[in-house]
Amino acid sequence: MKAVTAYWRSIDPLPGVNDTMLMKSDERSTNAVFSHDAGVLAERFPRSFVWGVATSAYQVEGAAHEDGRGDSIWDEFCRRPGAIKDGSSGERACDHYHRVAEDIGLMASLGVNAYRFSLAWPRVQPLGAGNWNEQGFEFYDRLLDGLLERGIAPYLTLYHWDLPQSLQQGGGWLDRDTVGRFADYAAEVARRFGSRAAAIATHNEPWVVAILGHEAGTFAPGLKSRKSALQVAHHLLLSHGLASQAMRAQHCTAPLGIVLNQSPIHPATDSPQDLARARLDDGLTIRWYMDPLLRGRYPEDVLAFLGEDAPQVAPGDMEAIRQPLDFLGINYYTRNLSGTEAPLGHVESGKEVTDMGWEVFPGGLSELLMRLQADYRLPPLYITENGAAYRDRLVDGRVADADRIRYLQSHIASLADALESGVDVRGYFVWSLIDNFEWADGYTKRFGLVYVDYATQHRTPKDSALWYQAFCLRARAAAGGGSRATTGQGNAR
Ligand code: GCO
Repeated sequence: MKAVTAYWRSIDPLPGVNDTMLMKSDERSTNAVFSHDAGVLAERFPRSFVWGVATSAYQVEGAAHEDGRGDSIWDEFCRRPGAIKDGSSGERACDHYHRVAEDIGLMASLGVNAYRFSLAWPRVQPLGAGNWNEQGFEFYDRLLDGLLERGIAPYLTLYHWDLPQSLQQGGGWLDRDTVGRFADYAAEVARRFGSRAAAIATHNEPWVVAILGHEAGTFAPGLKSRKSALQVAHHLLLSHGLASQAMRAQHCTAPLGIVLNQSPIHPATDSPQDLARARLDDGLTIRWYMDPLLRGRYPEDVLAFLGEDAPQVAPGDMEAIRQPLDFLGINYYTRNLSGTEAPLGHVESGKEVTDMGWEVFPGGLSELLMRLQADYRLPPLYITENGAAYRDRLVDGRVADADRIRYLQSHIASLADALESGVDVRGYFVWSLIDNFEWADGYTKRFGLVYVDYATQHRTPKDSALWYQAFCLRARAAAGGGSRATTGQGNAR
């Protein structure tokens, strides 16, 4: 165990893989954390493949009321009694706002070559309209420069759920005006950061924002209306389109795209009712977003099911949504079983689950990617999130999270299968770099490669961090078998 810690410390910050590191990576393959299989796995990816880690602003930054940041809907939601399992909030989170240099150092030590993070809209535009907050932009300026100095490519997300609260007071995403506000915000970010970002995603998981935020009410802003939720989903998609146009008008050179959460939906049984329900749930979760983005229309079967709950669509909206995508981000955690007995996500398979109760189902990743490839004309793909929560314990300075290592290894193997079948995937990001604020679960779930002691803010790389480090070093040095990913013709532009 001591050797593990020493190994971690001995890795110099990258950029660039050098011979010394490769030697160290070989040493690693002889110990329990990094196996021979992982080395073989690394060689299934092209050298150009992007290996990253991901976080989001509200989950890690803290400093929620410093340097002019405005309130977001999550600050407000966390104040509601009972909304967050442990009564916590992102007020302090991982204090990343003050520890950004240390956290960039962590990433560099990990050997990743990309970092996916989001900008907090209320930090850079406290009211969601009008004045820009220079202090907020300075923080992201430092982050971008710090990453680039270390050879880590910045993958920006504009919206990871933290709408300025003042926009919520005017109706939030239910109000069509918010679409225009978002496009203005996107244009300003593109103007300032467009040449330094490796890519910009407009939204993270519009399904979550719309459905968990406005139908289930378990996420901010905590509303409970299906009709509102579907209108919100439409406005989010429209805002993606208008923001993409606005960023391109700023001559933004960064590739532009969007990030969707997707799980293959399997029928709980073979009954015709469950098969029909699964097809509908597939429509509500996957096709409702993919079809407008890539085909410019909503799926007919879902529109028919929604009836009066279907959103109002103004002339020109569908054309505006269907903007050229330079890339598509997919967040994959598990599959979902669907049936008439229980709501989606609540049917249990009886198989191994993570601490979220999510089934460990690595084969679902390649299945999903191959299905998308068969059904749509796709741009290059990135797995923008994949990872697992486990009940990690810090014992004598070490977190032995063998479950997470197995989870990552099996999912990366599934990804390699998809690549070898010809799917154009360019990168993979572990959710998450560090343990953080897991929304309605507060700090009760740990997804990080790095353990955070919230009382002291001390960071301890878990065994999985060491594993990923060795994996990344090996993958970046590998000759690469799956070179399809670098020659894919999938770009829809
Ligand atoms: C998500 C989010 C993350 C979550 C993660 C685990 O996209 O759902 O991007 O914020 O923390 O998925 O639930």
